[in-house]
Amino acid sequence: MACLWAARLWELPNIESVLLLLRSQSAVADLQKAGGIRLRRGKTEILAPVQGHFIPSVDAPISHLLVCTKAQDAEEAIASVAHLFTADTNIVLLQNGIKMQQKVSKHYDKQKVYALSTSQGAYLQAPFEVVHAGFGQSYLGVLSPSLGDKPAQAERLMQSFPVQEMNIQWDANITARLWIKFAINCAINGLTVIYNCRNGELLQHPERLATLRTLCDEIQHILNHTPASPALDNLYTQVETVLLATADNVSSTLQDARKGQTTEFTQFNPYLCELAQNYHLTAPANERLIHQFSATLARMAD
Ligand code: KPL
Repeated sequence: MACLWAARLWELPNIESVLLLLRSQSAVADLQKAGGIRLRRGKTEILAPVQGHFIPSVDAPISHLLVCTKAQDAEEAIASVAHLFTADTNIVLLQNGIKMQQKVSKHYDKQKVYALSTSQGAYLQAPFEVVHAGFGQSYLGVLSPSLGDKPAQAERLMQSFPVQEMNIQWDANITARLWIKFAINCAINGLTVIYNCRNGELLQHPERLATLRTLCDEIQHILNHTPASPALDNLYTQVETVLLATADNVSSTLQDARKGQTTEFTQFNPYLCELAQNYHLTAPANERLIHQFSATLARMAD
């Protein structure tokens, strides 16, 4: 995602500079060797000569920080450059989940914190060679509780983003969108790992379907008792719509699990169980899922 966004931002005529903030010197060297980011979409290919910096060596103030790490790494990544923030810094979070987003928007109350929720699909075919594979929809909106939704500020921020190329719409209630996406990820992502299947295959077997329905009912029940969450009505129908629309996709969690990489799962059902506990609710279906998920990962690692 970082490569896709960096290349798309570099294409904008009004953007002064785009820097990739990298966590190792060797990544900086690899980017230099590649001459920038190669971005392919269909038959079109561009080379965006974006520069990379090793995080500890960055010393200029940051005007816009687009955070592209996994959800569980975002807080540490932001903290590593927080000394470069000013009161005008815009922090834009691109992660799944809702837990980290709530913490960051409260913690960085002197900056402006936004979230971007996107279904744009991309994958790396080599380091710094990205394919923009699925053209989806992106939503951008304010997370900072004190900022409110000011049209002028939205307009200004949208001008710094590749609105057309990434199909971005302003969302006056991005927090509600993140909660709903969180509920959908809680329903889908863990199960695709347990059954080792594409999204659409969750609908094709009676046992999977029954598990999915029970899980959806429990997630909806917990979120309807969580004051920060919007009220959910028939989560299963929304999940079914997403599963049909992304039937051939391998969920992000299953992709990570298959590569032996850390997944974002801790941000989904384990956080939902924390919420259940906070509101004195039981969560047997989610607890079972967490248990089966860990057992499946352990088997995959053997
Ligand atoms: O967001 C997704 C993910 O894979 O993380 C879903 C909605 C499950 C689509 O694949």
